Parts: sequence; C-alpha cells; structure tokens
Amino acid sequence: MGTLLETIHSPADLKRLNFAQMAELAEEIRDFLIQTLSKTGGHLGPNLGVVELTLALHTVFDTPQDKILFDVSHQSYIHKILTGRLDRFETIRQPGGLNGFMLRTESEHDAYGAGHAGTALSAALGMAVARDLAGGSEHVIAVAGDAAFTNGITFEAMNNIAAQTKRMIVVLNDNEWSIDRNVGAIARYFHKIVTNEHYQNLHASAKRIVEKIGGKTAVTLARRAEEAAKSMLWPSILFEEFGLEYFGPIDGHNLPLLVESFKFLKSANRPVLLHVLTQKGRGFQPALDKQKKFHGLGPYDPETGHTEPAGQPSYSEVFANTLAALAREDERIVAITAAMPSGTGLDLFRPQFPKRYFDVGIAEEHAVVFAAGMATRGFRPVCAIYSTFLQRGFDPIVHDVCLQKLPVLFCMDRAGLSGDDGPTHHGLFDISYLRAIPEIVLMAPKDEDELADMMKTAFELPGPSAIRYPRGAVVGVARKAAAQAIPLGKAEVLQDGSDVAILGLGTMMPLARELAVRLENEGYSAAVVNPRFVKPLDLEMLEKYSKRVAAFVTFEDHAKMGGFGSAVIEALQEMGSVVPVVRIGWPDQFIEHGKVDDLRAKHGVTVDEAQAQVLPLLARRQRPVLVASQGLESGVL
Ligand SMILES: Cc1ncc(C[n+]2csc(CCOP(=O)(O)OP(=O)(O)O)c2C)c(N)n1
Repeated sequence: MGTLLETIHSPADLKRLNFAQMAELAEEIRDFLIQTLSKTGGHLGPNLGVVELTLALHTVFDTPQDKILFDVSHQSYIHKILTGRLDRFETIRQPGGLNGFMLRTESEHDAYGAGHAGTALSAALGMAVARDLAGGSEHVIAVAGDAAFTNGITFEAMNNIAAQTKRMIVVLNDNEWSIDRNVGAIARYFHKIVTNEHYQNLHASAKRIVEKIGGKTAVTLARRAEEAAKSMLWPSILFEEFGLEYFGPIDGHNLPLLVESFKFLKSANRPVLLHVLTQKGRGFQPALDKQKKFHGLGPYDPETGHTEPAGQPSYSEVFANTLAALAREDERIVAITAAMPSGTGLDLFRPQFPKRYFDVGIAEEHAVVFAAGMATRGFRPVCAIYSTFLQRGFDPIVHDVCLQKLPVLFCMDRAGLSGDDGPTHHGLFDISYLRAIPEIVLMAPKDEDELADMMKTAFELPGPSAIRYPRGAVVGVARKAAAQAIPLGKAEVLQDGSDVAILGLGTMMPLARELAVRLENEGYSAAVVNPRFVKPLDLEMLEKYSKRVAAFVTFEDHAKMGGFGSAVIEALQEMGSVVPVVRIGWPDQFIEHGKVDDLRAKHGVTVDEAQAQVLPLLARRQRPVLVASQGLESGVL
C-alpha cells in the first residue's frame, strides 16, 4: 500500500492534499484496487474508471452531511476507501466483511443502499425534496452510469426533478459500457454529444488551459480550471428539456477540472447534470482489453488478469445452447435480455440468431411487456432475466403476460442464494411472487439435462411459464442428444418409501438424497421426489404419500415464506391431510453476503436441520415389529 493512501482516514484528510498529491493518490488507489480485488474478486473495471471522479466529489462535498448516491453502487469502492473503510477493505465481499455495494448500515457516509440499477436519481430527488421541506442546506448528488439512463426509473425521476427541487446535482458517468456495450437510442445520443465537433474543440481548449497552468499556484490553477469548466457548457437538448442544466462533457480523469466543475455546480440554483467521460478499467490493461470480463469477476492474476478456467459449463451456457438448438427448429422463438447478454449466456445465442436477439437495456419491466407484445403476434419470446431483477417485472408478468395467457417463457438465472453479492442479488423470492399468479407454470430442474427438457416443455405450453435455475456450474450429468418434453405437473419419484417423503426442489436434490440415506440408516423408509413443478403441483403424488408417510420434508433454495414448502402445505391442507411438513429454506429475513455453504449452515438450510426436525416426527411412528403369531405388523399412525 502506498504512503499517501495510508494517511487517508476520512474525507477531511483528502481535502488537505494538493492536485499533484491527489494524482499520486489516484494511482495508489488503482494499484491497491488491482491487488486487493485480485484476491477477493469484485467490480474492478467500474471502480478503476471512477477514481478521480470520487476523489473530486469527496474533495468538494462533505459527507455525511452532503449525500452522494451511486446508482447500482458497484462503483462505490473508492468511496468506501475514502470514508474510513480502508483498513477493512480487504474483507470486501468476504464473509462478515464489507459489502460490495453501498449499505446504510455499513457507514454513515453511505447515504443510500443499492444493487439494482436506476434508483439513484429518484432516491436523490426524495432526499433533495426532504431537505427543502426541512429547510436544510446539504447537497445531494446522484452519480449514475450511462446504462442507468436506459432504465425507466431514471427517466421517471428526470420527469419530476425540475418540478420538485431547485437544488440537485446529477453526474452522468459515461464510459459507453453497461456490462456489455450500452445499447439503444440513449447510448447513441451520448455518443453523438461526445463526438460532436464543437465539443471536441471546446474539449481541446479546456485541456490546453489545464495543461498550461500545470506547475502554477493552486489559486491560479483553480481559477483557470473554473474557466475551463464553465467553457465546457454545451447545451444538450434532452436534459435541458427535462429542466436539468447540462454541463459537459468533461474529462472524468482530469482532477482539477472535476474539482472546479463541482465547486462551480455547488452554487447552482437549478438542478444540474454534469456529463463526465470516464474509461472503465483505466490503469489496468487486461481490464481495458476485456471490458465485459472485468466489469465484475472472481480472483485473477494481478499482473496478467488471467482467471482460472471454469471446469463444468454453467447453467447459463446450457440454457443458451439449448435455446439455440430449439430456435433452430422453431422460428417463432426469440430471446430477450435486459442488459445481461453475457450473464445470462445469451451472447452465445446472439451470433447465431442476430435478428431474433434483443438487448433492451436495463429495462426489465419493458422487457416483459415487449415480450408480451411479440407473443400476441405468434412469437415465442424468452425473457432471460435473473431472479432478483425479474422482481422489477412483477406487474407486467401479472397484467400483460399471465392475464392475457401469453406464451412467454421466463428463464430465471441466479435463482437461489447468490453468495458474495449479498441481499440485493439473492434470488430468494421468485417462487413466492410467481406462484400466486394464475396461468403460469413454474418449474425447477434438478440438473442441466432437465433444464433442457423443461425449456422444451415450456415451448409446447399454450401459456406463460418460468424456469428457475441457479448461478454457477451444472451438476455434470449425461445429456440426452435432444431435449424431451416432460408431462405437465408430474413429479419424478426417484425412490419410493413409506415413512417419510423428501421433496428436493431443483438443485436441492443432493440434500434430499443425503437426508434419505441418513434416515434409512435410522431404519426409516424414505421416498425421494424431484417435484419438477412448483406450479401446478403434482397433487396425485402428494395425496399418495399423504396417506402413507408420517412426515414430508421439502428442500428449496428460496425463502420459506410463500415458497415451495408453503405450496405443499397449502395443497395438503386443501386435501384434508394433517401430515406435518418440515420446510427447509431461507428464513424470513434478508440474508447477508457470504459463501453459500457458510450461509446455509448459519441459517439452517442444511440436512442436519432437516434431520433434527423430522426425526421427532418419525419417532412417533412405531417401526415395524415382528409379532410371532401374526407375522409382520406395524403400528403406523
Ligand atoms: C435492475 C438491474 N438490472 C440489471 C443489473 C445488472 N447490472 C449491474 S451493473 C450493470 C451495468 C451498469 O452500467 P453503468 O450504469 O453504465 O455503470 P458502469 O458499470 O459502466 O460504471 C448492470 C446491467 C442491475 N444491477 N440492476
């Protein structure tokens, strides 16, 4: 760690530095990030791009009084470092350590928590209006990436800002990238501003001013930089029409220019937007060469950027390759992503079917309605959206897709605990929010071969359906040459039994099998069932076992509240069964970040917990006893 960085314990320490020292500090921070994240993993590229921007913000503004909000907040690492968390920074994303996003409970400097995109402007406006009502004087600054402007909430906020407050600063951090290349008209519009000839001239002259004054006194430097900042004013019709005074675009790596721009904007008596151009991955060649990979990644070699190749393919890859195979046979199939082509695997589909692939930007709500529209015209749209981000699509799933019985398929990647990313990214609610909706079919495969079969099944259904599958590598089972549809609402009984029925949803099947072995070792007969369908449930199977067993056990990588186990309880109750159900799933609380196995152990999502709960229920049932005169008799309850 460099010497300057070690002296920064709070933003006050930063404010004592001159520009030359700040530039040195920026380089130290870059080295520190590259080294530290090489061990912990994290959002390297986005953070390398905002080093100077964050230094300038904390030089000019005073947190925690002033409020700085980062959209998504995956790019808030420098903010964390500068606000007293340097000594704990090596714990980022590690169990018990710093969260990878802003968290109000982590620091008083974290004005607003986030993890999903598009919230910064709305939340900042809320804070600005609260300040105005309370007669406060603090500044509120929303920092949002160019991709955040593909999101509806950002525009809904912009539509309100000028009418609601006179003082709010928006920083558009434009690096031309979302996780993949940013898409759509807004990306083109930003590009047009940046490549405009007039801007290029202004930019060159501003750069000359700042360069010329290098080595002069701080006062001269500040004055000239302010001149440069003001001269960068170049009206943007879009933002001006929304009532935001537009400044920029300015070089987001030029510290004096950034600092003077913020000082100047601080006194504005209108809402303002500063357009800042940054380079994602700046200072680390591997990240500049591979923008997508270094947006967010696990551990890597800090010299070369090399990462260990994954052994097994991921569920995302199997999904995308299966979709491509099915799309070859059925030209109605189209694929939709909301800014996640690599995360969902659809970047494997895109080159094969460029006309049947749609990246709509960070716009899940729109993605769902768009899919509904295509479905009305005979297409079979597939929305590949992570479980956590599909929460944004809830109303259109109800109102547009299910109510109209449209055959849209939702492929929910990252369903279940996400691990390192934490509560904003865990996919623990999709069963609860989907299974209450009429018409939808909801499936969860136990392995990758069944994922393919379920996709095939979905395309044969007349209405909406959803498949949930987890992050990461597949089980590694043998794959059939071609996917085969499975009967609707039919569970797969993997092993019959008479004392207990263990239902392991999706990839929780190994836990179900292990519990069965343990209970068999105790002398009980255990059925093991792969439910396949959360909706419709296999009522026949449930009824059969309800007449035989002393208990059901359900395993799910999902919140217990309203989840699969709850569905089983409801179904049993409706058929008049009083057989108890032991539900193993996540408790009714937000689960922190950490390693999946540690968190499962901590929160009782384990075979041990299931065993501890089910054994007393089974003990009430007498085991089979041999009665000499009558042969085998059992005292079944
Ligand atoms: C609602 C939602 N959908 C998808 C994502 C996944 N996601 C995380 S960061 C990101 C791209 C952000 O790009 P930008 O805002 O331009 O910031 P940059 O990383 O380029 O600095 C996306 C799509 C998300 N966080 N939230």
